[in-house]
Amino acid sequence: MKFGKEELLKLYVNLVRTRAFDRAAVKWLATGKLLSFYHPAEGGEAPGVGGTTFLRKDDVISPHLRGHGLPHMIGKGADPKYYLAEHCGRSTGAGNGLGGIHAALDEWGMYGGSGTLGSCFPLSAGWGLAAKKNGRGQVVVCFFGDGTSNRGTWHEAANMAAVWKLPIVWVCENNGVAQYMPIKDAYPLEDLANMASAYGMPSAVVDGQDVVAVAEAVMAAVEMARAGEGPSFIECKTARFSAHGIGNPDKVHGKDRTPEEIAKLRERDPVVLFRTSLLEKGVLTPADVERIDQDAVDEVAATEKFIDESPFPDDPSILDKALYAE
Ligand SMILES: Cc1ncc(C[n+]2csc(CCOP(=O)(O)OP(=O)(O)O)c2C)c(N)n1
Repeated sequence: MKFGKEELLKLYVNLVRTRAFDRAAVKWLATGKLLSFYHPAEGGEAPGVGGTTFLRKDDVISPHLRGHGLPHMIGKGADPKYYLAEHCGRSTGAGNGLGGIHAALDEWGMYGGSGTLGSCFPLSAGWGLAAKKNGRGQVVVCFFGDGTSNRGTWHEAANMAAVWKLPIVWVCENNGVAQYMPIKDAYPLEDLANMASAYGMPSAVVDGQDVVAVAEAVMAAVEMARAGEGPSFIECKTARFSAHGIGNPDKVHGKDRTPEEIAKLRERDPVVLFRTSLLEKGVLTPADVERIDQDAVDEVAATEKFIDESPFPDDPSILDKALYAE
């Protein structure tokens, strides 16, 4: 897939919106509006945005935990307000305020997940099998972190997907560290993409801070999957600028990450890199940059208002509907 001006702008707008919503989520957690916890996406937004912006609405996505799916749902085109209202426990949320961070947006091919990392692999294999059987050309894109790739479920699902030629693209968001463990202590080779060859899957390693590189690689794999050629693996080398989760220490192997380390990571901020490149190419003007930033600020403000005006669920009978099928 070749990207013209319209596609590049779409990617940029989605990246900026993701950054704005992710920062809002961090703020809302601090003020108690957002419930439970939050794992910021800042620094690692490009795999989720690049890997979803050009998918079909009926394609299935299994978002990575970072940003709790915001980069992925924004890329796919879903309005994040229903998901965020859910995360804030409001009855207008995607799960009537009962699902919290595990909100599903079924209209957008997001069928929910689990707090158990690695459950995304067999679920994606199942969605892939359903897609293959229904013959509508749907593709499943499963996003996961480097730490998550250590689950045994990955190997079971990868093998099944390869043997049955399921239409799945595995997208690893490799930010180099799981909660506190560097990936180099958990996998013997430089690239996790090496795991794909064990199952005969094509793979690519891309700069995960370059949203265009991610989109090109994922869409090439999506086209192959749609054509019946089976699964592929894309590894995006990315970063996280914050601690693992809000309130967690920013440690790797018991040692604090230093301000210098973080500053080095921030030199490759995916939003800044893409903005600079688009300004240089004349795809964006400084006035466009300002307008797109302001639009994102306005959208976040409108979402916050929607959440603030939404009641908490107060009728216990909704639990019956949530638990039992009629
Ligand atoms: C099976 C399981 N083990 C541990 C956890 C706790 N946990 C949540 S996120 C996380 C780190 C995941 O690392 P990675 O997949 O690399 O994603 P990243 O946080 O780096 O984006 C851990 C250990 C969990 N939710 N599920």
